[in-house]
Amino acid sequence: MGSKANEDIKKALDNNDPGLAASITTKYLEDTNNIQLNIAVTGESGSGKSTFVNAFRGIDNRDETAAPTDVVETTIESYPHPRYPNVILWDLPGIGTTKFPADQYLKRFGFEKLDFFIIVSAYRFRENDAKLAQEIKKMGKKFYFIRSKIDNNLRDAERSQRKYDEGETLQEIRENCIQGLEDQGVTSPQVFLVSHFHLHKYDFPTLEETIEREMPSLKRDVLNLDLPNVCRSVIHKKKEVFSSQIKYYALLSAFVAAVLIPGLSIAADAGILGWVLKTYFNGFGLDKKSMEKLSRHSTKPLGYLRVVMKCVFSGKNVTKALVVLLLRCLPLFGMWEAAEEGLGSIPTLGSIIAASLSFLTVYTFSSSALDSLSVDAEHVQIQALNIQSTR
Ligand SMILES: Nc1nc2c(ncn2[C@@H]2O[C@H](COP(=O)(O)OP(=O)(O)OP(=O)(O)O)[C@@H](O)[C@H]2O)c(=O)[nH]1
Ligand SMILES: [Mg+2]
Repeated sequence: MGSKANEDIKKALDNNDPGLAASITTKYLEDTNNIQLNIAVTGESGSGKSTFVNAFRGIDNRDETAAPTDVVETTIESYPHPRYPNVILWDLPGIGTTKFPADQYLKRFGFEKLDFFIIVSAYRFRENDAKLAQEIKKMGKKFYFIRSKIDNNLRDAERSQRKYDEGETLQEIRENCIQGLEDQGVTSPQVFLVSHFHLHKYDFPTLEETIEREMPSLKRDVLNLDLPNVCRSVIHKKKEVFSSQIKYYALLSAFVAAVLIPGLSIAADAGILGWVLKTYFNGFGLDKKSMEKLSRHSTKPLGYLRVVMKCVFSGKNVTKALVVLLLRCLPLFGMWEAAEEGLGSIPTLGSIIAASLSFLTVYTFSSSALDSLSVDAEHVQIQALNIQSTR
């Protein structure tokens, strides 16, 4: 499904139609309500996985539809979320109860169909927790880390510490888990301290809120829309084609400079460059019409899309006068003007120098405009499709 979405969007961008790409993306994302999200609950045996599944579904361990607790489960069972029927919780057997090491353990349960993970750990951060985190990270998937049985930890601390402080004890447990996960290369791990017997306390309410808040983005991950890369690769391909044409524009301007009377080649080059710029604008969908269409389809105001455009030409009407103005900023311009004025009286040498300078000017100007417009195009598309750039 993900690759079909990526393909459709790529085709629209290839056809110079970022507006269509935006409406396809919106449609796919609207359909996320129908996407099934498979959440795997994993961790060591006895850590409280089945109890968590029950708590998350809002039922007691004693309920007859509850996931069985206090039994060593060796099979994987699934339970639909009562409010979100497309969210399925998979209660995995404890990692310690199977003969499989962590890497084979997840493969064994068909991790490809599992979209998101919840690691449940009790008492303290253990080696198996680290291995699970590592394996999930390797698959490119995300997880929350639940440190269960917090009530037991607090009770033990209260009994053994002379200056017991609940807040401090919770902070120490949290830091220990975060450190353990960061040591595995997990950046900004999401850790929740939970007691399944005091659900209103500690982090259980935050955990519920977080899952609800992040559900759309989790579903988006299931869609596997790789939009930043799709945009980047289409723009890169176009840029390569434009780049290969620059030398011809530069040669054209050199010929014009060689045969024209001095003073006229600046105007001729401005004409060539104006035309080059329009080609880039249209090619990258940065012209007025394309931008308006993109804004309509992505429901993002035009100003919101323009704000990421940094190229000096972006959002401007490209006229000859504007190009001449910008040509004047090029370091080559002074030389060029001097050559046009001073060498007009030495016909052959004058022509050669004027031609070389014209070639260089058009080449430099086109290359730098192509660089900055391709970056703008990427930013605008990413902004319109409302996607996170990984760059
Ligand atoms: N005190 C306390 N006990 C808990 C908590 N969560 C689970 N338990 C208890 O821990 C025991 C094991 O819980 P389960 O939910 O069966 O653990 P599990 O991870 O599913 O175990 P396996 O399926 O065998 O791997 C049960 O007696 C639960 O009542 C908690 O937050 N606090
Ligand atoms: Mg269980």
